[in-house]
Amino acid sequence: MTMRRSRLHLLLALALVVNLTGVGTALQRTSARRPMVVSTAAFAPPGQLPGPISAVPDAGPGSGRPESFLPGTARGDGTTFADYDIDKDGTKIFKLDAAPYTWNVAPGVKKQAFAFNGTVPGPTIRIIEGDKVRVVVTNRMPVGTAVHWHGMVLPHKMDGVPGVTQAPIEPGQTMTYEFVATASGTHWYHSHWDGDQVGKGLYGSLEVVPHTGDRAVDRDYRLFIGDTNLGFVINGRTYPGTEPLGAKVGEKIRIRLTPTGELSHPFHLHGQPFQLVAQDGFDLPQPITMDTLLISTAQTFDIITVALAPGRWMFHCHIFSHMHAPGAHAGHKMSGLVTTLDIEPSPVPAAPSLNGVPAAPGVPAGPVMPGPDNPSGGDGGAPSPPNPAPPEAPHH
Ligand SMILES: [Cu+2]
Repeated sequence: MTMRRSRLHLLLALALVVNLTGVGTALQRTSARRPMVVSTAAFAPPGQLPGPISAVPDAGPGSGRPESFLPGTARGDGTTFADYDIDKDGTKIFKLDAAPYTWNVAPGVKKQAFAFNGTVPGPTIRIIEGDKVRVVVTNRMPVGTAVHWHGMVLPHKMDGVPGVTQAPIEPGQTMTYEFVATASGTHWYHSHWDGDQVGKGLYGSLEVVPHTGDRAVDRDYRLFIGDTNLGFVINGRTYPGTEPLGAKVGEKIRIRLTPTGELSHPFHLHGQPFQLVAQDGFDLPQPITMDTLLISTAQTFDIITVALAPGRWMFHCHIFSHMHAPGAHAGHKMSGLVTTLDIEPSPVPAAPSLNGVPAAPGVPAGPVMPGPDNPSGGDGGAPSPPNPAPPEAPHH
């Protein structure tokens, strides 16, 4: 963690002072919690889809929801962590069941989806560098499939490309993938059958935590961007159905962005700059501070921001046709690639002191401590102290 943050922190401190002198923003959004699963499609045509959103698993025929369904832990961003078993030799065993579903991209807006374990995105496979990993993939769809472990360094026959590295996983069949997690960072897994399967939701996060520990952050979110079969979706949802990202003032927030579709999207965060720290799982030699990041198909990006001031701050694709409802009379109504960073007030400081100069009055200084997403031990990692830069030379 060699982020050079001093100048950023100065900026943040100044911005925070300005914000704190204003009227505190009361968070009033009472967003409906995101139901895990809508209902099964069971190959039904769109005109015969089941009724209202339900969090209750549908065990009906063709549901693709066997007893092995593992809901995992909700992450507050619309994703869940995959559960797993551990074999006698320490191998972590994950199960992914691909099946058709009817999926609500927004309240009352249903789409035909393919999903791993009933969720779009599929469960997040989070492992430690050096782990032996086994993923048992079962195909409960009416067409063949295969799963590619995007960004992994692994044996050729485990690469998941039908017709090149393996025979297709036919409907009803199961295939077991095994590899050792050597490529650390943010990656993803997805169907390598065709774009239709990916577009309908057959993907998920594949995160290999460095054996030295993960970045110390208070929040760790992941956003999968789709722009084909399901429409413009973030984690399978279109605004206002997207899940707001919660945070408190002063917290350090990591967001992993993975565009899965066919377009590029300039993602813009309101209210505070962020730093791009990694791409495709590889740390940048120098973080880049920005407020808009262009992301494109199949890449992964890790950005980190510090929550500056209370309020609902937009985080969205800046291409208007990707973020606004269609129609001449839609006005400012938004739809598509939009979510929000909902920041609550907190006594935790937003910015540490800079070169021994404390932050502005009313902004107590101190390092950002690891939060619940990064407990100490395991993949925790120690909080990184401020990294003061040498004073700038005077200009002449
Ligand atoms: Cu876009």
